[in-house]
Amino acid sequence: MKSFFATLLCGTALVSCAPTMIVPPETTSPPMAVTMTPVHRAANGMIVAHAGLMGWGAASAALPAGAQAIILEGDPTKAELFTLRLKFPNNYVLPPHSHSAWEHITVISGVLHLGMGDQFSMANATELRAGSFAAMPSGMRHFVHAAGETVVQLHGMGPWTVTYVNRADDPRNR
Ligand SMILES: [Cu+2]
Repeated sequence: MKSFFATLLCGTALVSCAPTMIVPPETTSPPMAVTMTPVHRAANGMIVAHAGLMGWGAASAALPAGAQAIILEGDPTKAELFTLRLKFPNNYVLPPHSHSAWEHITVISGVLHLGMGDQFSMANATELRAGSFAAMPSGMRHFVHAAGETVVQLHGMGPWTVTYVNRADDPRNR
């Protein structure tokens, strides 16, 4: 006769319950396919993007030349949630600017210097290493500098625009 405790523990890793164990039938279905596309969007809306397989493209014309981008989710120009990544080359500078909506920035790799205000100044910038995060309200003026190739992830609610403090800094005006 089973003891009270053996009955309680039956089915846990602590007690073997061989007579009642359910052995799953051998599966004949193939293993789950690995998605090899850069960003896979399923019909039900699910998105899967594998690190190392994302295809980089040219960043928005609103950013100084040299940045690359990939949009993971949504459309930043529309009123919807978006997630994108930007890759900056070493010493890339994004002059003082602000956005039309909150900016949420996560550093994926590299080092990003982020400063607040109308004037670019490394002395007034904080160093954000991989894994760091910052968020800034719409209209807040800020600037960034990349030390080494740096990848950041931005997410937020669109429509999302960039407005430079100095018009001359806007590559769209050139
Ligand atoms: Cu910004």
